[in-house]
Amino acid sequence: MFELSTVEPTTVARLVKDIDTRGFAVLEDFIAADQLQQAREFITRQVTEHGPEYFALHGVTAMRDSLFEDLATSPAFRQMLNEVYETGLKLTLPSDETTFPVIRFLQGKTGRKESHFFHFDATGLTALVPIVIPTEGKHCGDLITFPNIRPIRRSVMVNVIEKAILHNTVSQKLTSWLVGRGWLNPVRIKLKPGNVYLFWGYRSLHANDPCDPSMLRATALYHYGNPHRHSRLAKRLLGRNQRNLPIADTEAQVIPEA
Ligand SMILES: O=C(O)CCC(=O)C(=O)O
Ligand SMILES: [Fe+2]
Repeated sequence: MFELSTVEPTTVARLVKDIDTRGFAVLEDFIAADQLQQAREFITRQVTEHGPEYFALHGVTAMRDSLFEDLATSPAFRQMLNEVYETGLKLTLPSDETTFPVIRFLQGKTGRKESHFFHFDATGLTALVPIVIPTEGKHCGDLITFPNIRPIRRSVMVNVIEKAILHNTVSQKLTSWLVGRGWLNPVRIKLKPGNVYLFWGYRSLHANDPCDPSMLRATALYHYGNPHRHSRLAKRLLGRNQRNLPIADTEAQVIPEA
């Protein structure tokens, strides 16, 4: 079982400040070595089952008896996310708000296609838990982010329009090309397994850098708190809009809004 003590208010304040100023916060060595080892064994079993191309697991039932389930159901982890969300975004959430976990397995040729997919998450706060990260080669699957480039929109319509503009193929290719040429200057986060990274997923345009197709990059994402959860309009419009996105991103973003 995942053991985590309640976070101190000073830790919450530090995390919020780091996300606001640097674009992300790090909980160093949050996952103990033996838990990381077990999580990697789970990842290896999944790869054996699913094969060598890109796939993703969605929701806690796909992650039974693993660190990923333990994290998703840990009251202390949820409390930490809740306090960071409510303090940093100055919004409240229902007391039973849960996280929606996704594990992405980036590998093979299709792994490349799922990279540089710049997007805003539907949820306010995102916790990224890297488990297997390549260490060799020019591209090691860093997280690339343009942090905090928009506020939480009051208007669902503005949110929908921004997503429609930025999530289409032309914008995707353009952003990826500009990043590749070094003409845009995003924040690059070198991911270290064992650490947990927090950022405002809704406010930051972000994607992962690709890695060598022969290597595996496995990351777990905990999406937390949808600012537009009451909006039927968001559900309808974003539901439709997001079905046009690649499967992994579609589900990662649609389900928290359901
Ligand atoms: O795998 C990653 O590093 C990021 C994925 C992501 O942003 C998402 O699934 O929402
Ligand atoms: Fe995301």
